Amino acid sequence: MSLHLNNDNTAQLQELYAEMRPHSLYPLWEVLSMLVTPTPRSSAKPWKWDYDSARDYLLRAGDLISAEKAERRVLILENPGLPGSSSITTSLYAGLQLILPGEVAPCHRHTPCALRFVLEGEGAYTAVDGEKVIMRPFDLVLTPNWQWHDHGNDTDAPMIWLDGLDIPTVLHFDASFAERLEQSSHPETARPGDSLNRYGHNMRPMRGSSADRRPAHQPLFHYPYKQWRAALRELAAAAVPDPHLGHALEFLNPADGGSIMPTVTAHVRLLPAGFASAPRRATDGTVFVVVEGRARATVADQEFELQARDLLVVPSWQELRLMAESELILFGYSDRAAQEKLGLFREARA
Ligand code: 1HN
Repeated sequence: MSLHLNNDNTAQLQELYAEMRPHSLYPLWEVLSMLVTPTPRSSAKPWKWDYDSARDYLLRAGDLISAEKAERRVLILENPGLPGSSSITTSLYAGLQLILPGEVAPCHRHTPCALRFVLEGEGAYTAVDGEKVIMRPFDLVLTPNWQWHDHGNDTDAPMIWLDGLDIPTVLHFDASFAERLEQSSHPETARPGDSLNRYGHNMRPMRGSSADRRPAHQPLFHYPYKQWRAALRELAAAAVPDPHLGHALEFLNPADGGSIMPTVTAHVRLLPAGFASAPRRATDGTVFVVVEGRARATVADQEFELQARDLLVVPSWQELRLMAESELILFGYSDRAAQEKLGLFREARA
């Protein structure tokens, strides 16, 4: 056998592959360098969605299909490098959801977890396990894994928000379950704002009292703009910005001090006017929303002009530089929480 090793046996190898194929056997040596790359090589591309044009398409969809009929009236932000995947990064989903005055998006639950980041409108609600959150621009609202949720708009203006879910991750593990509640709205289980009162002020119900929300490991699901914006403002007034991130604060789960949900990390940052961030790359492909300000983002060798409500995706290991033309406020979410649990997260700061 070894006699043949150094000969040109390409034809014999091809014959071997052809014979093995029906038995579902393949040679590793033909694919090894693609399987185990020295650094991440995402198929995802950096991309920007201009809010105003996405909004126009979403409103046109609003004329043609109801939230009830669609179940969720959402335009998927699909990464152009991942066609047909309904994914914005290899592990995350993003979409823009519209709910018109008087509409209800019916109650359901599923194993993918979701965040909402409000972009437009004020006063519509998401109910999580029957507790309503009244949503305002740039509020962060969570619907953790397997919690019932429905949305409704009792105001007289359209509401639009960004949905961020870990759907590709859940599909990767073949662990997707979902069900509909018979009623379109969950019966009310608590007064609006109840969980925020109990868990959203660096406090919690006294142990052993009857006031704990269930599930205990995921008690808070509303992070109001008013709170996080004030925190960033105070921080920026007093501290020196991190050269790579600017002033950056991560949202926490008060139950354990960890990420907001098991797979997803979310943060906000403030870059002072004129601030240029030093180049940084990280393994967590990240979805950004511009909350305020104007900036130029350079992702690897591509440049993007950003203004309020625009959305930008930065894939894994692509270098990001931000140049704030005016004071810039960003929201971002990624799969960093999942990667840290798996021992995979890395970053490189130039
Ligand atoms: C979902 O449940 C919502 O509850 C939005 O608003 C988008 C995309 C895929 C699967 C479930 C929602 C979704 C979703």
